[in-house]
Amino acid sequence: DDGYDLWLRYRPIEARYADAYRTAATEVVVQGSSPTLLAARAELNRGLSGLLGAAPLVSAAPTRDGAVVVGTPASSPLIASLRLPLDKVGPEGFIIRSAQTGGRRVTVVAANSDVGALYGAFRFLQMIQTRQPLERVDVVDAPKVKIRVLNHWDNLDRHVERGYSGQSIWDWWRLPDYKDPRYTDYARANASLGINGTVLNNVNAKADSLTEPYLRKAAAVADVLRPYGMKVYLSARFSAPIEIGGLKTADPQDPQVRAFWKAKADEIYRIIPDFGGFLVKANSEGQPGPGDYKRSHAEGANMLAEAVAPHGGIVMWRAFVYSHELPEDRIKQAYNEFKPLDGQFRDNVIVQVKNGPLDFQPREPFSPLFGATPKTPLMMEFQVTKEYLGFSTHLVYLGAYFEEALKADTWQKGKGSTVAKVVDGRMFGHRLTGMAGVANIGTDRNWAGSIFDQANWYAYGRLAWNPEASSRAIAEEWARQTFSNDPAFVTPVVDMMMKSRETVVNYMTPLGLTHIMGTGHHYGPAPWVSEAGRADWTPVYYHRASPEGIGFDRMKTGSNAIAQYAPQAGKELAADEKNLLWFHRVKWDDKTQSGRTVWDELVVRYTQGVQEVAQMRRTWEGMKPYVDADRYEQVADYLAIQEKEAQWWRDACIAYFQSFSKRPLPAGYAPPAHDLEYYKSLEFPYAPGRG
Ligand code: BDP
Repeated sequence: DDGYDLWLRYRPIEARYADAYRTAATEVVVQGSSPTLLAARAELNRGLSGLLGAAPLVSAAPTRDGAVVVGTPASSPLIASLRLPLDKVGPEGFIIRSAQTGGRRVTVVAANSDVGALYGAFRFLQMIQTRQPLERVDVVDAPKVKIRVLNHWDNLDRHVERGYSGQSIWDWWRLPDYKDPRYTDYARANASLGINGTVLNNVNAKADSLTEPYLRKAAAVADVLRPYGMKVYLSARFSAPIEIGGLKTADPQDPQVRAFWKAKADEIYRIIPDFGGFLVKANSEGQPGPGDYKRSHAEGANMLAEAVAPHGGIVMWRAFVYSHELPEDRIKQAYNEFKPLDGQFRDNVIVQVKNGPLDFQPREPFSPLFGATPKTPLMMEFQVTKEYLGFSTHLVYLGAYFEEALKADTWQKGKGSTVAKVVDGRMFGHRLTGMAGVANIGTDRNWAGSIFDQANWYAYGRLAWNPEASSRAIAEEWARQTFSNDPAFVTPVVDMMMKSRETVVNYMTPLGLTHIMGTGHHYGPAPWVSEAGRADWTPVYYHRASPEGIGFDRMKTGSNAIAQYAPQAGKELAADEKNLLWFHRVKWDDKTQSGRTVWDELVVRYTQGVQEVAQMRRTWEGMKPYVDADRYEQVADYLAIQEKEAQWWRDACIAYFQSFSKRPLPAGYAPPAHDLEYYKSLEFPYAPGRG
């Protein structure tokens, strides 16, 4: 089994349960014939055939007990007659309910829209895949967030920036004439989670994506995704008016520039009538932007927003910015630039903010922008591809990471002002809401680079649907569908997934350390790097280790980044030892909560990280009876890589920090296998996924 089927495996269910499910799903009745409803019917067919061992009957109306009736009040007179409380589920939600009709027991999958019905069909199959009873079903569910998009950092030459699972699935060369069947499977997988959009090209964008030939290619992708409720978006290069418009400037106040974007938007909507809108990375890491013309981010965003507004499009404008000049503290910049712009954005602009103020590190406190812009909707940007968490060979379940960020309390409107409430719009009553996940998808047969990385795509999608969902429940859902429903498998594997995030923090960046990975490729440890083009790209800028101590003072005595948070949130963040070296500069002999010194505690945590990976390997060995050989072996081999690399991280970091602390390791802790020079000498010029 190569993992291609993801969590939509639909393998035959155990004989002891099969009869009950066969009685509950005898017949598929999809009333309506739109492409979306046909997709729902096809999925139910495929799913029930696989799960129950034989294709279900397909009928126009229920002819027996156990019929599964799918549709909307508009498409199905039967569903209309049931008068379900569909007003509760909005345009994309659904109701799955056991009902009686014409003297027959049926299960109804109803929604206000065809896409809602498709989502419901997927949920119905998920219920069988996770062995939930179908006798008395009453599920009422709807997404809490409007824009649920993947961001592909895919280049037109198919190289994926920070991609660790092969090339881009978008075969721009063969599009639009050849539509790889994989696009349909991609759409199915996303629809099964409720992901309703995708940005096809890298935020480090080329203007070529906006030329007619590439728009035609994007339109072909849009055609495949449309029945599954997914819209296509594009990253827009801010200087496109110069590069493909023949203009001398991209100044947002220039009438010709504005006319260019207006005409471009009109053209796009002629080619892709339901185009979602633009994603923009501006004035960040060398990308062009309004700042090049001394205009604000709001002026830049509003120009594009005006162009797409007549067509119902939106602009997702990224807050991941930092200026050319070296600031006193890089992490303060997004807030400093965007907070003053609150209230200046058009209402079809949403500002896209990374979870933390730096850059997707293994652990960061939440970005202080969340909750700080009452007049500007913010969308969450998570990174699903594991650029800073061991690429695709380390098993790290990001659900736990995402949940930590979403549950964080901003205190901006008193206790309980969580990031999730900012994201779902409740905090300030915003209607435009969103969440983006930087995709980990590529041409690997298993899509994500490893089987367990599929769980990260899954968790992202489920949390975009409901930012308050439990990451443990999501992990369990995923594990049951992907591997086995046997509790002897589910419990230990879910436990392992849930711990895996803290484990990677332990062996990479314990106690609030950050950004100490290899320069450029971001593979492996390199805390010693002090030259990298600019100071805030170097690890030494962040950890500041010296013979006296370690850590970045972001309190009042230092950069005062802490003041960007609401006072109570700042207090809590600064007191949390998980963020110790993020917010504080400490002496090597200062005491931590365990009673150990900072130095000893670092060694203990690094060592613990390695031990935990060893434990993960043992757990997985015990799972052999529940998993097919192919997937078992790949996970086992990757865990061996992870253990080796965790040891490398530990040893290299301890060797390096010891050159400042000058203290011995605590008793019983083995010294690094090699000296510091050895670790410094390791180079990986061809690590995958570079920018
Ligand atoms: C950084 C990545 C870089 C991306 C950038 C971004 O290293 O490749 O272009 O984020 O989010 O983490 O724009």
